[in-house]
Amino acid sequence: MDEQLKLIKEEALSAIAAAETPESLNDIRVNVLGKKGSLTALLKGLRDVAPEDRPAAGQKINDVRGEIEKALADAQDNAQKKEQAARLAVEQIDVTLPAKHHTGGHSHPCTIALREMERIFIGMGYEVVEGPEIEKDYYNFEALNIPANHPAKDEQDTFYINADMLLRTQTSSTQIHEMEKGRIPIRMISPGRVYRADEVDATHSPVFHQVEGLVVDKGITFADLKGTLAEFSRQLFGPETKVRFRPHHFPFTEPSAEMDVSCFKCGGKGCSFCKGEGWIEILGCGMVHPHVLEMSGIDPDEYTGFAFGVGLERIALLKYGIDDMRLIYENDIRFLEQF
Ligand code: 2NM
Repeated sequence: MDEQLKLIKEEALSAIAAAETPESLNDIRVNVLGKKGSLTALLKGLRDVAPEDRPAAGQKINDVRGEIEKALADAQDNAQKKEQAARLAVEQIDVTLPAKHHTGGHSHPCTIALREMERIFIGMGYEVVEGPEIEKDYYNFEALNIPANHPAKDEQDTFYINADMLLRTQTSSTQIHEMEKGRIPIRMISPGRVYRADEVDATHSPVFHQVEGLVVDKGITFADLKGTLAEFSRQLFGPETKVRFRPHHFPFTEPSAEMDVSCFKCGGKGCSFCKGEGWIEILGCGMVHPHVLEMSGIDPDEYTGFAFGVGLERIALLKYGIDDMRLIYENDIRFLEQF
């Protein structure tokens, strides 16, 4: 038995010394000290030893067990320390490195201008209504009193999808849909993307944004149009802002006008911003043509209305003193950061 015990001890201690991981140490523990382990088997063999020799033999086995347990515990400790040291070496962080910057985003200048216009008109009781960008020829042209031979209908100016469908050239089509619903009074603005076959330059883009407004009710007059747009201009450009209306022509309004605001840089005296004019052109407007009302199912003898259309980019350029519309679409972060 002494021979066997010596062998088990030597084998166990050399296996422990060679073990590199906590898992292999645990395997040794099971193989030697476990229920079916070699040392446990030796302990069970004690019943074949003469009773008077058993205590001494048992003591020897337990001493070896103690030695092996201590060696296992030390090795386990070592293996854990090694593993931790290896992980610390790999997972080192340099706390002196500069932090990554998280720059907060913000709204695009066009979005800021649109929100501002929406706020003003919602404050006057208007609804904001969006409509489809792909339209029937009827809603984009015919219902707006734009005749078949009108230059705007030329393929040079309008993106046609087929003979009957096109990309809307103004958001007025949304207002035709609203008039057809027949719920009067109407007080609405319709912001959105519009398309025209233009070359890109400082003031043109084939895709741009419009905000059109429409009011239809009994007894609406040109005075309502002037009062509303004057109030809108004061809220958008400052309380001192004056407005003037110049006669114009649109197929869908009669009479029609273009509206200027007094230059908000010089107050109307004339400066480089308004090119010495004192006035800045802002929008087109007019009383909705009786034929337009009629085509949408509204009786022009009972109801009248006014409408207007503003270019969103133009408002953003003016408000922020930007001199080239291309800057608005390029989305260069050095430009956008300034708003
Ligand atoms: C403008 C100028 C003048 C306009 C007309 C209509 C509708 F649907 F009522 F006929 N909506 N928008 C209008 C009128 C648009 O843009 C320069």
